[in-house]
Amino acid sequence: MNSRIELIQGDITTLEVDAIVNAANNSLLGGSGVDGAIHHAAGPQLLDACRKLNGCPTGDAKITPAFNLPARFVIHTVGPVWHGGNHNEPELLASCYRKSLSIARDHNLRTIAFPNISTGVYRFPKEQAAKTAFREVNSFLEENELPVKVFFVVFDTENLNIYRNLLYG
Ligand code: AR6
Repeated sequence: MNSRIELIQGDITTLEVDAIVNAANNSLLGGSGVDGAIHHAAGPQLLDACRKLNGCPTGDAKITPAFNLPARFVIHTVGPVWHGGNHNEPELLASCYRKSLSIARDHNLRTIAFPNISTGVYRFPKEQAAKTAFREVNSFLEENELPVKVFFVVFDTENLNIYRNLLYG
């Protein structure tokens, strides 16, 4: 197992890391799930900052300060909605991880925490999403010194078991 990868179960909004990643939508103006939790915990300044970004294409990512969160930054990425798998969903999800990590590196960030992008409201199959996340994070870490540490934050038990198997299984 890569010692720069760690698994955490819980609420991503509580983490004191350099950046947490938000599973947002194209508007970047908030929503339910982890997006709602992040906006709630960060406070209304986050929405003001997001308004200035003019949205975000699927598979891309943008950064803001984290305001009232214990993290320093929020990297907002937009995962694909699952439409059966033949609409470029796997590549778009991979791109979310790569773009988020590139932004973290370019801001000299040492620690970053990812939720399980697209596996909630957007219905991406969890096992496949986890394998994609792993592959992309591993290959990015091989080629880059920053970020030093990547946390996968699982919220539901199904994802916990999937990630446990991939990491330690
Ligand atoms: N901390 C960590 N993970 C969480 C948290 C939390 N506080 N809350 C939920 N999760 P979802 P998506 C997990 O639906 O599928 C929003 O409305 C959750 O268990 O938040 O990418 C956006 O605005 C799941 O594993 O994001 C978009 O419209 C994972 O986060 C849309 O949902 C992602 O679930 C994005 O859908």
